[in-house]
Amino acid sequence: MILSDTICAIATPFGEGGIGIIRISGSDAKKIAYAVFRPKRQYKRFESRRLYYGTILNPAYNTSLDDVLMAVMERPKSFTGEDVVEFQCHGGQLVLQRVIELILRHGARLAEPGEFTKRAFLNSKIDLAQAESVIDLIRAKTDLSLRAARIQMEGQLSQKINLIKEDIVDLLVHIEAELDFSDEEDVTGISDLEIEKRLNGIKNETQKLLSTYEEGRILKEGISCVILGRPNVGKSSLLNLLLKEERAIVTPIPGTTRDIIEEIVNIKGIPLRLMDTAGLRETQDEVESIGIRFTMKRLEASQMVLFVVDISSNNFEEDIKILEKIFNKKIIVIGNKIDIADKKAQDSFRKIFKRMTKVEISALLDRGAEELRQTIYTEAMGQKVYELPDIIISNVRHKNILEQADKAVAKAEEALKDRLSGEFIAVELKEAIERLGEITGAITTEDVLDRIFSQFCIGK
Ligand SMILES: Nc1nc2c(ncn2[C@@H]2O[C@H](COP(=O)(O)OP(=O)(O)OP(=O)(O)O)[C@@H](O)[C@H]2O)c(=O)[nH]1
Ligand SMILES: [Mg+2]
Repeated sequence: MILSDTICAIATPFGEGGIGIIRISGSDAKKIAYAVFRPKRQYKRFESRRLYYGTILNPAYNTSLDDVLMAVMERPKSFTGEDVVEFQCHGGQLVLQRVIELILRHGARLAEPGEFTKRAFLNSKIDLAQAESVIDLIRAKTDLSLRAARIQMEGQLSQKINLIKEDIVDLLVHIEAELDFSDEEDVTGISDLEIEKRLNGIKNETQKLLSTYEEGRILKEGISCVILGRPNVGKSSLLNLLLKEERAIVTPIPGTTRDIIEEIVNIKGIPLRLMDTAGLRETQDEVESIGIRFTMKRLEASQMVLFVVDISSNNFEEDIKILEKIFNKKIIVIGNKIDIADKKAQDSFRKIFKRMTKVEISALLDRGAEELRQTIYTEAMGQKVYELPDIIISNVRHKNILEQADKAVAKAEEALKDRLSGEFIAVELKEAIERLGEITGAITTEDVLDRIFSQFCIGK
């Protein structure tokens, strides 16, 4: 399928850079590119997948706009499956803008977000799950999430889905053959026991994939985590410790932090969105109380709380009052200032927070940081700290589809148990096959495609 119009976009991020890349794709890509490009040397023709050095000419003024490298990737061996031309220009915003305008004047139109990738999908260069992984790859914040995106991009998730689908198709064929030809002698029937066994196998596979979703989502999107506690307990020091830099202001004056400071830290592969906040207390200070309001709002939207207490204070009444107000969050109690806490204080800390997940650290002397990282990881991943499987689903669209397919298979099992006619089983199996096809895009609607590709950046 070749879409008729030719699209172009600046493919590198907005701002200044060493180089900036402009991408053109479509049936007129070569024609347009050759109209604006003048090579430094004469060539009989431009070959596919070679670099050519030259200038971009502005015919209106007969001046050159920029020195560039041009690469032509002829269809079908290109990212989109269409003729693609890329110009590597200097990375100035104005230069790139002028070159794009020139290309537009020659008949291309500006690409919509994700349109290059969408064309790659429509031209069967990649399937839908692979296309979705492009955005995961671009946004990956840690090596682990990068790996998960790469595996999906290589098509391993799609292969897995197709295998499950084939299993269902095979079972369906047997059941339908039985329905159509059950009175003919040479059709070897399939026993109920065999059907049950196969349905079970299929359900195992879908559920195994579904069980990776929670971790997959955390790997991809990260987890948002608020550092909470009374003033002066060492919240900002903790942020700096985990970041390994002096990011937040630390002073002995209670009420130092007012604005929320947000940073992403890599905790063993999990992107942790960490927020340092204003210490919680009754205060007359107007600015500080606004800060406390901000804190409470962020707390609501977060999944995890690092609750910092000062062990050396040996008085945790106020801390517990705050702690009692936190619901539905993963909480880690952090006993800070262990370096100046005496034995008695330490014991009472351990006793009072006995039932909580807790870590003792010294943010000042960089003690306990590794244990804290491990605890955050375990807490985020919900105790399931095994080697993550290679194929992980992290996309809510995939999860919903798998759940629907899983439900259809469960209904087929029920029909079998209730000794209903094979037709009832067949209907559910067809439903499951159709749903699974939506993951790889064997079946799609324009609506679904729009929703997926509109999340991309322009030029991708
Ligand atoms: N001895 C010791 N002092 C610490 C430790 N961590 C922090 N401090 C000191 O405690 C004081 C307060 O630290 P901050 O990190 O600013 O505390 P905070 O909780 O962010 O305070 P507010 O922003 O005012 O709520 C500073 O003087 C730190 O140097 C620690 O582990 N041991
Ligand atoms: Mg602070």
